[in-house]
Amino acid sequence: MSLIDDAAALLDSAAFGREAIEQFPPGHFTLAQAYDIQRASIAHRLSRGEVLKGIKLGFTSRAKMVQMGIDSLIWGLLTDGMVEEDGGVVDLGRYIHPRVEPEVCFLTRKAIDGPLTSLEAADFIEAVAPAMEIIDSRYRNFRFSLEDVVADNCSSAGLVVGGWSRNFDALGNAGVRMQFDGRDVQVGSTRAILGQPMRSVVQASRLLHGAQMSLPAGSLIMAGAATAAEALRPGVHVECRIGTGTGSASLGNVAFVTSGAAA
Ligand code: OOG
Ligand code: MG
Repeated sequence: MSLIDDAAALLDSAAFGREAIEQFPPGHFTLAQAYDIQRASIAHRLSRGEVLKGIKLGFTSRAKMVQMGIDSLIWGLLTDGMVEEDGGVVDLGRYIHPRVEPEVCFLTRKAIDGPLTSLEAADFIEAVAPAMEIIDSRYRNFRFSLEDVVADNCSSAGLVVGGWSRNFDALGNAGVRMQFDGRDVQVGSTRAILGQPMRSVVQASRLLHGAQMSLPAGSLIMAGAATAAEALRPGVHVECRIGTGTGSASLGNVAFVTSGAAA
């Protein structure tokens, strides 16, 4: 028990104190224990008054697997304390060495309390939005093993969600364009996310079921990044546009400006 609690306390204070820690020695804990550490570190956040908002998936695209050298799907928990405002200012002083990546976010319409098929998934979704995740590994040099990153709540740190729509038709193969100060830094397609981001909802339902957890209506599901992540620096206008056309073929855009400096 103290292995779990110690690792969770270490990771939580790294996040809270904005100071990277060493990776754990290989074999220090199993993957199952890593998820226990993740839950215990989230408990620290909840005890400070944060509230659960949903879940995120990681490594749902090949671009991310290749960038980080890990090829297993992982998942973590999102809290209200991680939510940054669409169109707002993101203070990089809250982070260690933040990166940003383009994603799609789902809002659930009813509780997910069992495994769903792809045919069922859309019925559980109220709306979809373009989103960006701000990841911030608590490990030095943003390097980690599969167990390390799971224990660290899959690098979850911030998320920015754009306007909701029910343009589910646009989801399967929409263009994804992330820009810094109007210049493309990552370009891809929503198809990179498990071939169709709605599959992230299916995967989320299975993972929740395996963990004997359910997700209430009104929760967020971050589907995972469509492209590799980009390091953030202060004073940049970051924008992500998803959709190749207009109207029902577009999910819209999401943006923020960075300020301050990473600690
Ligand atoms: C781990 C989190 C991966 C995604 O969208 O694939 C992830 C990391 O890259 O630090 O959030
Ligand atoms: Mg992500």
